Amino acid sequence: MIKPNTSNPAVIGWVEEMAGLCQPDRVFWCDGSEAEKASLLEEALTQGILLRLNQKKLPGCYYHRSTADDVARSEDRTLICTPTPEEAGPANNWAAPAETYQKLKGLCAGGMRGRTLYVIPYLMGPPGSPLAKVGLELTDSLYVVLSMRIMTRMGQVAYRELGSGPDFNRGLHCMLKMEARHRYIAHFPQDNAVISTSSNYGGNVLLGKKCLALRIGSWQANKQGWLAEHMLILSAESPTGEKTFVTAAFPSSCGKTNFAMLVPPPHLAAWKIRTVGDDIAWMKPGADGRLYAINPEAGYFGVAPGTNERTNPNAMASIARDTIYTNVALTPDGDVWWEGKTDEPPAELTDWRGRPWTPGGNEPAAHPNSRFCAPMKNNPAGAPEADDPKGVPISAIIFGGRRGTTIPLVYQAFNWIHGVYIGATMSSETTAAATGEVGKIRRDPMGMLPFCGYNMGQYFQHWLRMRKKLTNPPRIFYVNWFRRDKEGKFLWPGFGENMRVLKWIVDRTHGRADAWEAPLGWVPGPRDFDLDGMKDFDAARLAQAQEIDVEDWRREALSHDELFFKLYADLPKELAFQRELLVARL
Ligand code: SAT
Ligand code: MN
Repeated sequence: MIKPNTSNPAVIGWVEEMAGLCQPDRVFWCDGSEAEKASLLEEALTQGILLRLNQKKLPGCYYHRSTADDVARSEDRTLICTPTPEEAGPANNWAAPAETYQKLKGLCAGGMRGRTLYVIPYLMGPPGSPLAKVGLELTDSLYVVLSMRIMTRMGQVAYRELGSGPDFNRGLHCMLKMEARHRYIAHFPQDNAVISTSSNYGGNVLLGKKCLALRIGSWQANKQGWLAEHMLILSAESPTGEKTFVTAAFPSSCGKTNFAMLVPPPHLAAWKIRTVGDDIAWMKPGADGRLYAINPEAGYFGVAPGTNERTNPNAMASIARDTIYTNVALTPDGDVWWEGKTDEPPAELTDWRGRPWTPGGNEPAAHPNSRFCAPMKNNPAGAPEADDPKGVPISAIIFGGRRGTTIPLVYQAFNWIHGVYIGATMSSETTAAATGEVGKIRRDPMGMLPFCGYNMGQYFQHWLRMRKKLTNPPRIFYVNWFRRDKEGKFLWPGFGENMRVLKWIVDRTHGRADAWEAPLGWVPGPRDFDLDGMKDFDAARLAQAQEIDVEDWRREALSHDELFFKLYADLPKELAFQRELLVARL
């Protein structure tokens, strides 16, 4: 064991205990330095874990290919191990803590023989933030080490924030033989601990992200009076220089990264959108009664397919250097490609599985959930506030999902309780970000279905309770970029044009835009919504995108009931009451 680079006794004790269990040949204490990065990269190249990409085109960029069955989050293998099943609730896979520890420690025993155990100290959030948290991840994956360097503030900064105490997340990741039957992502919120086995996929193994920042984070937030949410955070600067901060919760692979990096269309070019975060928000009431948010992460783990100069130029700039790509396709000259990067695919590629690929076949060249992992500081539209320990005051919270029918482009909740209801009944078609069927409608409350670390009914209760701590709460909205017309064409052009929706939302929070009362909430009237300079989109098209079909909504309200039935034991009665009101208004 190389000498530890911290004197924290709790850290040293725990690493010794885990090294005793996993029996690696070597323990490597990461310090986060540039020299360390260079030597670990060399090691990853030598071992074939990473490939070096064309350094002229993509300086500092590397490529990783995963095993074919390990390409997305495994929700059915994700466990919440609270003392009682009621604490985990009916929307989680519960497992008993003692038995699960025993089983997983059994799997990990001797599991790192012949390998190196890397000790990764990391900080989630800006140094000095009251919301920031320290984690320690022990892993035998160099891919994880190099990705955690990008996604978190990794290295000595974490030990400095931790000081001499024991308050850090204990994350153990063992690759083992990567067999699906031994794949577990087990959370022990009461111990602030996670064990992940037999996977090397981001959401399963970058333990600061979904595991600590959302599942364990939400459990702690419930106890401590704050919110850990699956939300982007953006800053919208108006032509007069006024900055409004907005969060938005969409399920995985529904455009959070694109919305967080939005480039306004020419007509609204005087607005500046900047990214505070693209995936996770930790939010706490401030002394002034507003809700303050930080982005706990330091990088973007985004979906590659569909990303291009038109859909997201800021993402393209972010991933032009110092990025790790996973499961995209390769060009003969060491560049990367994915579906939607260019209109025409290159004539020949190596696909994400390493096989020769030419256009015209049925299989995509890049995996639909192929990813980039890029440092936040690469983003030309990065908000300086992302490093502010105080966080940013949130004026609007947007919920939304991917729905081809029924759900209008935008509406505003009547009040906080109604807003919690529209968040709680959020729904979306499933995507490739999780294993399982794609395109099936499922209820995904607040985009947190796979990430809430405790009972969903109590989570709703917690949301309702937060209102009492906020004298100036964010206004709540719902959006759906994905509605289609009868011919199956998207009604709304999306991407940069989403600025028009955002502008209405921002103006509403400042009391500047009008709205009409509709059964679902407040909606923009034709004069409140800026359509100037839009091609192929007019007031009639807007009316179609905003249509509320009463028959469709009767069915929708019935399926809200299905969710509520499942959560019945802990469902706040306020939400059942909101459903009654909705049905009455319809
Ligand atoms: O879970 S990941 O972080 O890999 C991406 C997502 O599903 O949101
Ligand atoms: Mn996500």
